[in-house]
Amino acid sequence: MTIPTTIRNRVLGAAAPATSPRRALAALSPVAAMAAGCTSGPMSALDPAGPAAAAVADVWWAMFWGSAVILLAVTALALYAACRRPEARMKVSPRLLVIGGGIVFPGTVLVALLGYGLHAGHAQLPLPTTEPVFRVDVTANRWTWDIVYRDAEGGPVRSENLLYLPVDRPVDVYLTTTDVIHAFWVPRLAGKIDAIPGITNVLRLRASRPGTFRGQCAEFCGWGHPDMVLLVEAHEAADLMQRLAALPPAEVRR
Ligand SMILES: [Cu+2]
Repeated sequence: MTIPTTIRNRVLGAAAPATSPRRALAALSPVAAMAAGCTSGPMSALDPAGPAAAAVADVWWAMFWGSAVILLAVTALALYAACRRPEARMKVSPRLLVIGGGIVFPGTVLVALLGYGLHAGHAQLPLPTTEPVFRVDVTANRWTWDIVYRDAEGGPVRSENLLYLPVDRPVDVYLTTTDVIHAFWVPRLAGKIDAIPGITNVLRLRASRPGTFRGQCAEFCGWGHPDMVLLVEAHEAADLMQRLAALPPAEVRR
């Protein structure tokens, strides 16, 4: 049977013009742009600005490269099985396939991931430390973030939807909510933690350098959820004191 030339060209590319390096690069540019978009930007978890976020990014990259290697290996085995003549294929016992490929291999991968994930989770915990910890009380309510700095010089002060932090110092975020469940998430500084009514959760984060970072409520909480944005500014100590001094006083309720 003769395959029509147009279909043959489309499938096999037999009569396609030779691809120049420039064309190949042009074809790859959307992929490169997508990759660049994922690893930078105000909310990229792959562009960490502190150790807690770096631990999360490490887990992501380990999963990415690990799954890429597994995908390549499985694809190579599938091609081997499809392309070799049946009588020339390597003989593997079904028992070895089930135990090795169905239990030992996925079990090893999952245990390694669990260990790596626990290590990353550990980096977000408010563990005892000899460093002075900066405390902020964050209360989520539809659809704002109410922030109290109880340790500010001259007494507690408050801000709304704007969180000031010191650079290179541990910060404990004491998080709760007055209405429904929300989630506090500043991807470049730490992982995500839920704000639950009646409960105070604590997240440890640290900004390694001055800058402005964007956070977002990450738990659907009603029609105003997409606008429940939080800006985080990390400042050197002297700058931070100036900013806090300009804030209105607050009542400490918890
Ligand atoms: Cu929300």
